[in-house]
Amino acid sequence: MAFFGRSGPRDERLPPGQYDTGSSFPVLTAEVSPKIKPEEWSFRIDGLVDSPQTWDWKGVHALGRSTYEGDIHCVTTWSKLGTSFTGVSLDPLLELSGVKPEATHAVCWSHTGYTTNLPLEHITGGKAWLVWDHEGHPLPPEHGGPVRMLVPHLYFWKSTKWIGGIRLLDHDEPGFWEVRGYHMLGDPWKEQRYDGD
Ligand SMILES: Nc1nc2c(c(=O)[nH]1)N[C@H]1C(S)=C(S)[C@@H](COP(=O)(O)O)O[C@H]1N2
Ligand SMILES: [Mo]
Repeated sequence: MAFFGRSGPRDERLPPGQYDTGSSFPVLTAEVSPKIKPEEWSFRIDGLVDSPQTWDWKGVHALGRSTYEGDIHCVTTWSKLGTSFTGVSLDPLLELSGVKPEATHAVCWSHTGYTTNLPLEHITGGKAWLVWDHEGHPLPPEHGGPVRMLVPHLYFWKSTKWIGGIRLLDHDEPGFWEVRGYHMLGDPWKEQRYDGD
């Protein structure tokens, strides 16, 4: 019997109900795209942590560099296969903040005010990044540059553009799209598009 994993043929890499958008990279933004200069950008971790931390552009670059190579899936049904983003894993930033044991969820917020919620175990263990390059070029402003979140195993609305920070909570709290009926988790392989899926 043939077995195809998520790195197999393109068809096998498409979650249910998704199509391959090829080389295009659609822009989906609810707000007006801000123009944030790298030297003006900052990222904060606070809430249920031992010591709230803020990093600037140089600070996050000093924490390491890794590249995600793989697929992304938007709830509007496009998937982009075999793309790449470079940045830093969220793990060292969370470790430096000292996440308290009672923390179970995170709300990611954008400098624009956009928010989205994630269970803590979905942004730890090498599953989430802050990214500033896309396919070897600086992340364009319309795609969330200078720095966005990347949580590629969930639908792309969970990947906050113009990321400003993460607040750790001891409960789940719906973000911008979640209060408008989107799923609290958003696993594309379980087709968790809307509340109740
Ligand atoms: N700040 C912010 N982040 C956001 C959004 C947004 O409107 N504002 N849209 C989300 C949605 S619905 C998707 S599909 C992706 C789109 O990212 P892209 O425009 O780079 O394709 O960003 C997510 N992050
Ligand atoms: Mo989306």
